[in-house]
Amino acid sequence: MSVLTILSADATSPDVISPDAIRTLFSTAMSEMYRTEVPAYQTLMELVSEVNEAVLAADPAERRRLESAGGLDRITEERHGAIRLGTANELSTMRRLFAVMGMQPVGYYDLSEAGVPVHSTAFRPVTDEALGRNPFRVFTSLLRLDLIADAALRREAEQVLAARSIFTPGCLALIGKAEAEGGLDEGDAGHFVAEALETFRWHSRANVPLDLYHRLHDAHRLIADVVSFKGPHINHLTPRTLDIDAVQRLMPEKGISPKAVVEGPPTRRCPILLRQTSFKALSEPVDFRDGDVDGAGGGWRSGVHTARFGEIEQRGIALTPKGRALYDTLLQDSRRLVAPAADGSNAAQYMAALQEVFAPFPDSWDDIRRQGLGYFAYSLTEAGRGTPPAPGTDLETLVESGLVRFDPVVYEDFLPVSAAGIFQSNLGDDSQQDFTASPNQQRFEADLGAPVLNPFDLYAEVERASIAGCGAAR
Ligand code: OOG
Ligand code: NI
Repeated sequence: MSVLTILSADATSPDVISPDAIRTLFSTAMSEMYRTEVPAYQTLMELVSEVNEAVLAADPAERRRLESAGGLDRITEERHGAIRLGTANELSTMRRLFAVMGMQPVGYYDLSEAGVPVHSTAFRPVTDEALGRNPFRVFTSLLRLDLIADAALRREAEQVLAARSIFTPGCLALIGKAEAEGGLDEGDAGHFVAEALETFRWHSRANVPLDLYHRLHDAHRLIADVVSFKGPHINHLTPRTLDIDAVQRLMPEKGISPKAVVEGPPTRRCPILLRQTSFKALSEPVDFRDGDVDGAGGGWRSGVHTARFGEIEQRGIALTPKGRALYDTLLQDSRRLVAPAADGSNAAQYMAALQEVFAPFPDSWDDIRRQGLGYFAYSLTEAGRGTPPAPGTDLETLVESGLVRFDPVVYEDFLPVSAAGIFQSNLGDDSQQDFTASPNQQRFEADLGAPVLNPFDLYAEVERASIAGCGAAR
């Protein structure tokens, strides 16, 4: 049985509601919470929605296309968020929590190479229908204390992490119930979302004394962010924009400070993969324990912590391994030519280099398709539906004769170099630190308690099923 069949297996109890519906309740609740907690994020959302409106007003064809794809009213909704976890146990429980909402771990991202001591996956819906209903996903990183050189500090951090529990008892009970009964009914789903939300909430009181915070911070700002708090506060949410260059340009006018450059591929006619940018994380007041870790000593001391920001994304076509290899090479070449400085001083040169170096990447859907660089979904045209092709007819013949059309499959995952850029821009401009690249997917999967799904397999399956649906053969 394929992964997709397992995931779409029928729910066992008649009252059980769809995991997609629980995910929608959850992403809506997260959005409300984050807008209230981070006012600059509310401003970003307003800007994104103005820009999206302007794009749609100027491009009626795009409006019609989006309308027919459904969900025009939800264009600006959040597409992803991110959290950072401290222990294997937190990661495996998080996997079970997200499973209640139909989100599976897809992909493995090693960020050690980019100077960030974490490795990550994305919990996301995996079927076309589920993505269509609600595409919300969570980029989830696990701290790698094994990359910290100072053994004493590492032990201290481990002790603090071992003593915290980031899930409410109610949340754990409902995860167990969902697993035992094949899902949750509507009432339980509401409770589950309310309980789960507690895990992602911001805590303005730290879990550690100020001096330990400073020592963790000196080892790496990210370690302080993970270890010092009661839970893995959501550190950003990311709505979808129809024109990322416009939002990047307009952010300063709204009083928010964008990161230096847009991550990912350059602006193109045929968008590929994922483009992202963010506003820089804000310094927020935090109270630290005055005494030791156990709170002995009583009082609180005020300090600040920088963690939370807002991001935007624009998605293009999912690339095949061949297309992805070409993307990786061109990206590396661009960055060799101009390495983007964190302070933005060479942003224009970097964007120009990117544009130039990417020129060899074909920029028409048909070229991308013919060269096997991207995944496409094939469907019968009106003519094709009128005269259904004989089963097994050659796909190319059907495309040429206008009986079958092709549309790009949207990339639903993340990009390690881009993710590192988002992390870095939010860790401060001077915090570049080197670790030796040490991907360890096996360790990550052992901690997760399950293998991660391979994103290429998922896209290839969408393409294969669409070809079969046309009665065509390749
Ligand atoms: C995650 C950064 C990565 C993205 O969109 O690539 C990310 C983090 O800062 O925790 O969210
Ligand atoms: Ni993100």
